[in-house]
Amino acid sequence: MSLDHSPPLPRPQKRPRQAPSPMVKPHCFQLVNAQKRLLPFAPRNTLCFTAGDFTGDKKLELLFLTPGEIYVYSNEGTLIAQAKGPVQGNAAPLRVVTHRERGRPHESFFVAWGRHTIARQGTISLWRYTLTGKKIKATNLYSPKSKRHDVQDLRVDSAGTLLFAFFTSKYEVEVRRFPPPYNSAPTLVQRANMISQVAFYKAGSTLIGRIYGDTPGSDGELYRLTKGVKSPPFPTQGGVRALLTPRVKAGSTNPILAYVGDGWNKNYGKKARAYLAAITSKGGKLQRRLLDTLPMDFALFSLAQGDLDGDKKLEIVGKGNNTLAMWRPNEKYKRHVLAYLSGYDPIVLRDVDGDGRDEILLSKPSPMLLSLRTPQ
Ligand SMILES: [Ca+2]
Ligand SMILES: [Ca+2]
Repeated sequence: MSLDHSPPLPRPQKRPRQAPSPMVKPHCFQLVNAQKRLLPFAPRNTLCFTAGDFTGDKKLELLFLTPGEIYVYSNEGTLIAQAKGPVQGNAAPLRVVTHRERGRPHESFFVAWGRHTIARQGTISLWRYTLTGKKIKATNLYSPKSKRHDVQDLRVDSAGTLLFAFFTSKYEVEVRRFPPPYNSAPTLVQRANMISQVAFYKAGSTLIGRIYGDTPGSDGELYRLTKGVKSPPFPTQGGVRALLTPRVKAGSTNPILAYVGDGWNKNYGKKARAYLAAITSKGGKLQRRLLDTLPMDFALFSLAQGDLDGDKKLEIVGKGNNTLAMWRPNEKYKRHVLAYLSGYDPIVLRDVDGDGRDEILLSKPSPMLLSLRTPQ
């Protein structure tokens, strides 16, 4: 017989199973305020798709990158040039940017290769490609040693400087800066855990966005790095997944210093939010202004700026895990949903057909050009 008269402990109750958040479910591809132009000639296994004037004829060509292959097509679908990617390691193209180098009539393209998502092989390397006639000339810029061959970000500024962020181990990400003409070793900008995005910032400094802080699962952050010195954290909410520093016309100022896709949480099924926020400065103090929250998404993964309607003013375009949306600064950032589609690819905007309106270049579900359905 027990002498313990304390009331029996309640039996641990089974926690009721909660349904996953609707934000987690991938959305079927559906156009809303956009129209599409399919590119049936594009390689079926395209992972990266961008455009640029690679031949110097003042028209834009289309560039498709597949695991191990590079294809340049005219806008009408004629194959102009084809080449192999890095021979070693079966690498997959993970990021691509283009830039017209000084004194050249055509754009170069820069590709970060790395681990293939399906084959799970491939090593990180960064290459520069230029076209001479039908020949693609490849130059290896960097092949870092790494224990994890995933790439986080690749950016280029108007001067052609590259910012390259890639994993060196399970959590650590390294950021390197390559000024043109890319013939000297890249400088180390930063090495920190879980850097997700990098961006050029004023006065030669760099913005660094992180998914998590130093402790695994803790809130991420956004800060400015100037000559290796870290600024106090900018005001953000949760982790940072998307980052954009707006283009500013010479001689003018923009009250918005950066657009941020923050709100990340390790519990992305329930707690993470797809926030679009702006960092502004008031009286020398940085402030975060929440502009919108995508209701069908758990994060914004890419932000870009372009003129989709041809009014010479730049719109903000954002890609969440389920939604592609556009916001106009002069409409108080009212959301225009362009399409529903799943995936995490960075947004590419270019005026491919030269009509003064930017198209959105999508590689998934299949390579296509989206344009704004007018009037919007
Ligand atoms: Ca516009
Ligand atoms: Ca266009």
